[in-house]
Amino acid sequence: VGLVPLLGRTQSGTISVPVHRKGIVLPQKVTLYGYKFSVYTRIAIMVLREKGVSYTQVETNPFDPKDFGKNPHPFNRVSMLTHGDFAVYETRAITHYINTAFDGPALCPTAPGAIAQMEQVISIIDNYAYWPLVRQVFSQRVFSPTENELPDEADIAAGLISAQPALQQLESICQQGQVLNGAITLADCHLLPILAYFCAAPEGKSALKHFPNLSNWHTILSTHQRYQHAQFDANPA
Ligand SMILES: N[C@@H](CCC(=O)N[C@@H](CS)C(=O)NCC(=O)O)C(=O)O
Repeated sequence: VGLVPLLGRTQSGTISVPVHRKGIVLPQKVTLYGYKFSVYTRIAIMVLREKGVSYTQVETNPFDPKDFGKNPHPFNRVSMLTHGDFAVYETRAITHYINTAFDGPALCPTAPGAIAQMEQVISIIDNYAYWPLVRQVFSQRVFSPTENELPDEADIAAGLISAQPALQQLESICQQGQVLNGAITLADCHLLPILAYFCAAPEGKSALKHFPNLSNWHTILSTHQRYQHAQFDANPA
């Protein structure tokens, strides 16, 4: 007998992973510890939404000393996900966990080249794109003024230069078409919030135009109603 008939369903219809305790199948609560402005939190949310998983979000600001005691992340970053008594941090681990633990559309391709390129996109973002695109260009141009701080123009200029190799490599992967091709994978979920923040800065938006395939991918997803939650919002709920 398969497990499917035994699975618990939450009110929203999301199927929860079953836990067998003395023969009883229990749905397990999903909690995302995140920060409303964090791109990494938005990545996890995009995957939760794609899979149709019901979750509760606990707000914790890793930049605010007042929140330090509240953040369960051992390195005081966001995000962390708990599912029942299982906890996982590091966004790529969280997104793979959600994709594997829950029903819903498969967000990992099956062809070897596509799997490799999905992982490559995620690594490029984490290691070479997040800092220049988000922490230098976006944070300085868009976020600092919301905190009544002057943007550091030198940091923005440096970020735009450092962003180039990462954008070039993402463009090349996009052009090859094995991922970022309309079939949503974990690569799309990792990339969309990052480019959304980068493009919230006028310089970022202009810089992206030099990468036609990536730019086209971004235009299609960022203008789609389904993905508006990934866009930067200066006044999130
Ligand atoms: N490697 C971590 C990176 C997460 C990360 O850097 N998150 C940012 C917010 S977008 C953060 O918590 N920053 C706090 C800090 O830099 O002190 C992951 O993949 O989850």
